[in-house]
Amino acid sequence: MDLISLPVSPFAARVRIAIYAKGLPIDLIPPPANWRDSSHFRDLSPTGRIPVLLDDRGPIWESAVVLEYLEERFPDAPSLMPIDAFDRAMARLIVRHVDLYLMPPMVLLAQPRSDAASARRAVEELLTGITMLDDLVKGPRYALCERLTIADCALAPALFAARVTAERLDMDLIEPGSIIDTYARLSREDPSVGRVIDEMEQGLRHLVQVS
Ligand SMILES: N[C@@H](CCC(=O)N[C@@H](CS)C(=O)NCC(=O)O)C(=O)O
Repeated sequence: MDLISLPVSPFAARVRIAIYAKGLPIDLIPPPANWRDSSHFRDLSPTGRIPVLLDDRGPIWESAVVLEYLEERFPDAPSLMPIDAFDRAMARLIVRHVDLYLMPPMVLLAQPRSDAASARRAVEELLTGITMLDDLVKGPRYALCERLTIADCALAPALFAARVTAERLDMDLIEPGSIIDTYARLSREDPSVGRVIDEMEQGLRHLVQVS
């Protein structure tokens, strides 16, 4: 089984955290050259996006779906779902929150051609999305309980991306000293989260060097 992944993609990063934490026999491979225009890549990823899990039975895309698939496909590996039903709902809620309220404004802000009004709206949306996390995240090191869950897989890379966005915009997006600020720092102490955030940092440095 392979995962088509790129180091800096927060969506691919969440799946890599799960792969490392579960110790799964999944190889990480880059997308083909010119993947954005590659019809071969489109056959594997109809949305043209990364990550894609290449399962023996066919490709699976959408990182949130892949996270849950790995949970069910490898039942003997350490689980990344809380045991309690309410906490399971909270874990899925945090993944959805990241996908609906954090990543879209960050994607817009990463586009060089976004106009000033759209960028202002995206910053407001992102600030609201981050502030709402105060009521969802227990912290300090893990989002929901005393161990890694799919919530951390999604949230820690997204908060890393938020820090990068904040540095680029030269503004605070995460209130210093807040629950989320503490979580963003301490979540890296988990070995799988720390490893993936390091990969994201290295990937970013590489992108800066080649650009
Ligand atoms: N909802 C998708 C989003 C995936 C996504 O947007 N990935 C980005 C990379 S971070 C991508 O492939 N963008 C297309 C591009 O850069 O052309 C998922 O969760 O897998």
